[in-house]
Amino acid sequence: MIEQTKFATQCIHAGQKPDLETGAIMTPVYFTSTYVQDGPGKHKGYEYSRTQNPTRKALEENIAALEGGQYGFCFASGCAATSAILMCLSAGDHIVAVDDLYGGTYRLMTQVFARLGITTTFVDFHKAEALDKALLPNTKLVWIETPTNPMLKLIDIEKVCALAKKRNIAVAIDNTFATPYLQQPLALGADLVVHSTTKYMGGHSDVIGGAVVTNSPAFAKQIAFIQNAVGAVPSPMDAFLVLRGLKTLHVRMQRHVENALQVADFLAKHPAVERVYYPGLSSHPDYALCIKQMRGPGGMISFVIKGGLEQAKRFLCATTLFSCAESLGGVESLIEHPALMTHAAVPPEIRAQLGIDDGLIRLSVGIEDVTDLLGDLKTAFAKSM
Ligand code: P1T
Repeated sequence: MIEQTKFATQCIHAGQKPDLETGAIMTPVYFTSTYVQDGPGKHKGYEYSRTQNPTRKALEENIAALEGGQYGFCFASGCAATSAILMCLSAGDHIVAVDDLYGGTYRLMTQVFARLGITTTFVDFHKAEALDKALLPNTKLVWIETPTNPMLKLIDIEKVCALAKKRNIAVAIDNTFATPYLQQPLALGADLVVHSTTKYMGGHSDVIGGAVVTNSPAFAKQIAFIQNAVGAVPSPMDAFLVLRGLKTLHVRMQRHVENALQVADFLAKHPAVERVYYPGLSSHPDYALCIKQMRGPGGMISFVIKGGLEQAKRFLCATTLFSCAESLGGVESLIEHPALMTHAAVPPEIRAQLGIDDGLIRLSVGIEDVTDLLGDLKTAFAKSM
């Protein structure tokens, strides 16, 4: 884990230098599709903006530094970043993925890459023997989200990486929920880290983006090739917005955690709540792993409200500060219903197996005043019962 002060300094400075010509302290937004060359093939490192762009480069260097990686690549969305990793595979290859993961990632694996001959087995990583059994001779990639979306289970990154390494299988971690402030998978043995920068990295719900970071020169070469060949790159403005968001990542994450701890505690004691899923509660089955692996439990909480679907719907309409919307990780608090919204792409029988039941509600706890957030939830319980 990088020292806290070092991380904070990197958030603000990594990959960014004052503009050579003007001294502008902020990285300019290079709105340009192409770059004038001194003669054919005589360029300054930039030829065409699908391939390289200085604003994107500053962002890529910043995110790589925060993850403790050598190589960073940015994409037009988290799904595009996920796809870039999956495109490193070939027909006949096999993936073992955590069973509880973002619905869009599940959709990519089961409805896009499966069609191209890349199959995925979804496994509960808490069952060691199930994981061992799922690894096949053609398994090329292990895909993990931790904390998982939406059930907030944790997976022991170090343990899984050690197991995969023995069999020469690469491990990719979706670090969107944790961010590098709370967890650094490369240091724990992961080969690839993926982000939806739309979330905590951007932090202000004003941009869609994604990133991949690695220390492997071989993966870096493949991802760079795919980034350029496929072209799912962020615009310079999008790169700038994420870069600006990252300057306060460490401060925002501290407040997200502080607020979420109080909200989780409040929910755990509320009589209208059946169960709370938050790795920062000592009752959470992965609490010890949270202490070992993460600097803090993050800002995401899921809980089951008593009364099923109808009560859940009423509650989602009763909050005012918590806005009913997909996504997460912005400064403002959001509330959503995974079965009807973010995880509608996961078949109902699989949702039932995972515990994504009709009463499950997910909160992205923002950085507003926590007494206002608790007040909003209290009022919503009273109004919706
Ligand atoms: O939306 P996009 O930037 O393409 O990111 C996809 C993605 C990848 N990984 C994780 C863990 C995610 O949560 C997401 C997007 N998730 C939501 C929109 C959501 O509300 O859960």
